[in-house]
Amino acid sequence: MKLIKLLSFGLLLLIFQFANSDAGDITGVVKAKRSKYLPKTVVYIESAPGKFTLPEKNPVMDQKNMIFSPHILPVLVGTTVDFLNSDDVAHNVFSPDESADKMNLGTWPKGEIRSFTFKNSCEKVCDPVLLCNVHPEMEAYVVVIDNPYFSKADDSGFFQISGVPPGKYNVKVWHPKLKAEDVSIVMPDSGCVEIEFALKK
Ligand SMILES: [Cu+2]
Repeated sequence: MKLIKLLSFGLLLLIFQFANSDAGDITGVVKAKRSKYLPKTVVYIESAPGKFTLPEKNPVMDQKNMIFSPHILPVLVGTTVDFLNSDDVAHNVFSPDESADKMNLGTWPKGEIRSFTFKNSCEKVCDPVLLCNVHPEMEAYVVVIDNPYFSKADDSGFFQISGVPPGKYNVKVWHPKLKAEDVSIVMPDSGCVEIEFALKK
């Protein structure tokens, strides 16, 4: 009986701690002159302490109807991306010489997947473009970030980064064409910090 009481007390403590786990959200909006630019924006924290777990399932980048989908894929450094070909024609995936993760996965037919692990984050070199050497007009971006606190903006420019531990951070924006000034924030023990970015040339 005593043991059960002790155990349930322990469980209660655990639940209590979990409910009070210090973390908050960064939410906000990205603005640009043309709304077509908005969903190409990745908002991320420049650096955050801690060891991070990789996603259980590899994110997939498909090649379908002669385009990479998604066009822009933000990932945590160390993530393996599965590159699928869903077209009747053969596609290739390679990154240019100046990329942080230089690679060429070769050319493969419909239904096949080739995988690549991105080991270098955007921190030093950020030229995350990927291309298909069979179709020069095809391009995509894998934006490699060294922490899991990132979010892609939606069609309206809204973004949400969840579970951010308390602390001082520099929040950045990556965009294939435009730039925005960094925003410094202080994340409290819980709650939400709202910020805004203005994309410019
Ligand atoms: Cu192609």
